[in-house]
Amino acid sequence: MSEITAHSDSTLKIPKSPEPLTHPMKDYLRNERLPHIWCSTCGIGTVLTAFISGLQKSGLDRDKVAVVSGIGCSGRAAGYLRLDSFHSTHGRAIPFATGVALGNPDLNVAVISGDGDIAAIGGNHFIHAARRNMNLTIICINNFNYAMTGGQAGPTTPEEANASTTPFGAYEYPFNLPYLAESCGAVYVARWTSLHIRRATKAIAEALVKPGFSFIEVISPCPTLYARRNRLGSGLDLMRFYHDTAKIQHGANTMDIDIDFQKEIIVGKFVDKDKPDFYTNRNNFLRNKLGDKFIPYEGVKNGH
Ligand SMILES: Cc1ncc(C[n+]2csc(CCOP(=O)(O)OP(=O)(O)O)c2C)c(N)n1
Ligand code: SF4
Repeated sequence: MSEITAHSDSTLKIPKSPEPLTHPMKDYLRNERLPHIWCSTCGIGTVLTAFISGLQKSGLDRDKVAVVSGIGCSGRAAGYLRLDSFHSTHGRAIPFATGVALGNPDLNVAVISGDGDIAAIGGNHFIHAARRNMNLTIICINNFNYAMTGGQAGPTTPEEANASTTPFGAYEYPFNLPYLAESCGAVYVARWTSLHIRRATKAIAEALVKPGFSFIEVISPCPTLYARRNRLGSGLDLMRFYHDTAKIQHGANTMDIDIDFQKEIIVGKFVDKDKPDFYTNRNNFLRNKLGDKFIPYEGVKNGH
């Protein structure tokens, strides 16, 4: 094998690969759409990596997977994936995904979107999809602000945090998203940060194959807006902060895991229970009522 030298005055020898180097995830990315729009040290790309790894780990046939995003920096995720992926409108990722899941129950449908998209403008869709136990995996990238539109305060901005609309600090009470998801009916609920990439990957793999409504919150750095306004440093500094302050507590009561500004973040798998998903529940109910007259809808098969 031949070698190349890193610097002419260096003794460091780097083995030259016999094959041209390629990105290990290139088959899952729409390379023609790159470079992506995300800022340096933003956490969204890390979550996308966790999603691709989680999908590979789940063993699912990628032709049986659809991914939907709304609008926002996080909402760009679906568009970079070489899967059946849809960049829908702001706050409408969950109803769009619900339609896809209802139309073809054979599909595993995931939503990757921001906290504003999922919990503010899309909040009503979120709670009702959880209530119905719709067969969806929701990955909410929580960067504590509406990043794409300039860093306004949103439904998860911690009290005291600065945002472009709260120059003296946020004063609204933020959502505790895992608690919201669980109390509305989610069967799988976890929270990780973009530092916990292997754990987030495992959670995504588990959630994708879990029937019913799964919710994973991933806390993620927005260095350009949230971190800059709050003088928190770069994305790397935030990763260090997650390292120092995140505490893993599997099975923690979701009521107790609010996030306060720059305080401890409780992460882990909080809920993993079994309950009939929307289709199973509906089919069982109607079969019971109608007996032989009930013909279950089997979704789009062979293009019909
Ligand atoms: C109906 C509608 N209202 C408002 C907007 C403007 N808008 C675009 S992205 C966005 C916020 C996105 O925030 P979030 O979902 O948290 O994602 P992030 O950019 O932080 O990743 C808003 C308000 C829009 N595109 N459509
Ligand atoms: S503005 Fe924030 S969330 Fe959006 S790409 Fe940049 S760092 Fe990421």
